[in-house]
Amino acid sequence: MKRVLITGITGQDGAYLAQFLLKKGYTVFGTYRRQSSGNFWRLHYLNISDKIKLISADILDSTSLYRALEISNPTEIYHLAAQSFVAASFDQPLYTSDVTGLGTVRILDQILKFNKKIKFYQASSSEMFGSGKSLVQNESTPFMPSSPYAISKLYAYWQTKLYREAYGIFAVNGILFNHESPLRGLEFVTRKISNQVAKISLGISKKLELGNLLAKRDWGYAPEYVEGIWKSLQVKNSDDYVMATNESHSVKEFVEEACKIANISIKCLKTNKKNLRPFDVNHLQGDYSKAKKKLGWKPKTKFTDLVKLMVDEDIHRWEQRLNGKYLPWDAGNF
Ligand code: NAP
Ligand code: F7E
Repeated sequence: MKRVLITGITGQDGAYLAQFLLKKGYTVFGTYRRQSSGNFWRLHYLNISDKIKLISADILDSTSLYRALEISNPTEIYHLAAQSFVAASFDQPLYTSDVTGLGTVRILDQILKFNKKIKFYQASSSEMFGSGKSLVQNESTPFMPSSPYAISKLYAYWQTKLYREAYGIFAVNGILFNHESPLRGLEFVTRKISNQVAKISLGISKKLELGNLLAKRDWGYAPEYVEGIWKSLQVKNSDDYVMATNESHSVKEFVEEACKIANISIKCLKTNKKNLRPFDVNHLQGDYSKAKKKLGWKPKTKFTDLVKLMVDEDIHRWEQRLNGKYLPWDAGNF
């Protein structure tokens, strides 16, 4: 049976990827970092927490990463752990560089020492294109990172390429555009909207406060992206792949669609300067034709379906909560 190690298994993608790989018959090991309160709600939500072998490890601690390799002895590593929130990277630029940038080298270096044959996946980001001029971005588009997060991811991207070329490691960069789901963290804009709109529709809250409404993103559905992530390690040669939907929508459009679905007025939408970033990326839209051609991967869920499934799930959760039910879920904890 194939053994796999996922860093960041407690995050959105880690949880969906673990579920996907378990269905494929893999033995799944996942790293989590020690916190004062555990963060396993996504694994509980997917009902897979007892099927995964958890290893305590921090991306800042190389010794713990080597130990994770010894325990799991994997054939594939999916490196998903990161400080992944762009806004926080402006407040914590050094920490973000350390975890999101240097962290990738820490793992690649342990792979060199432990077993060069392990296949490695790096979760790179469309944020690396940042404020570049191209309206649609693919694997050849020049990078123009516009946040400490994007710069850290770009550093990790180049290191991944270097380990591939210099040491012959099977190392893949997935250039992932935004992908969302009901398991998305509450601070990201799509989930912030779906959760708040759900609460407003049930009379628990009155307003939705956001920042830059004009920013446009290419939003896909996370469970489909983890399949692409897996596919990119199953081909003969390691390469880099954009995963996206090739459609771009503004934050305002997301709110309008969400309000329509929940049957509430758009007047709940307010702006607050505290949600603005020192620098923002205005437009991202990804051309995924290489992934389609080489991996047979393509996205299925359309923008309106994505908004609907997120809003519907958050309404359902709040309804259950109002009925006194316990469920594994982040918002209910507040
Ligand atoms: P996420 O929900 O924020 O999950 C991040 C994971 O990293 C969590 O499990 C988190 O653990 C872990 N982590 C953070 N700092 C760590 C540390 N110092 N040591 C060990 N683990 C640490 O992110 P995601 O949306 O699943 O994204 C997965 C990866 O894809 C990330 O690298 C992200 O940057 C990248 N990416 C995501 C998107 C997207 O749209 N989702 C697009 C492009 C790239 P805790 O649970 O303890 O916080
Ligand atoms: O912001 C605007 C905000 O935080 C999207 C991460 O997964 O995808 C994600 O990064 C846009 C930005 O995601 C609010 O200014 C307006 O223009 O949901 P977000 P992100 O920055 O695109 C990339 C591909 C990653 O790699 C990252 O890891 O929405 N926006 N008002 C807001 N954003 C937030 N969070 N909150 C607001 O109130």
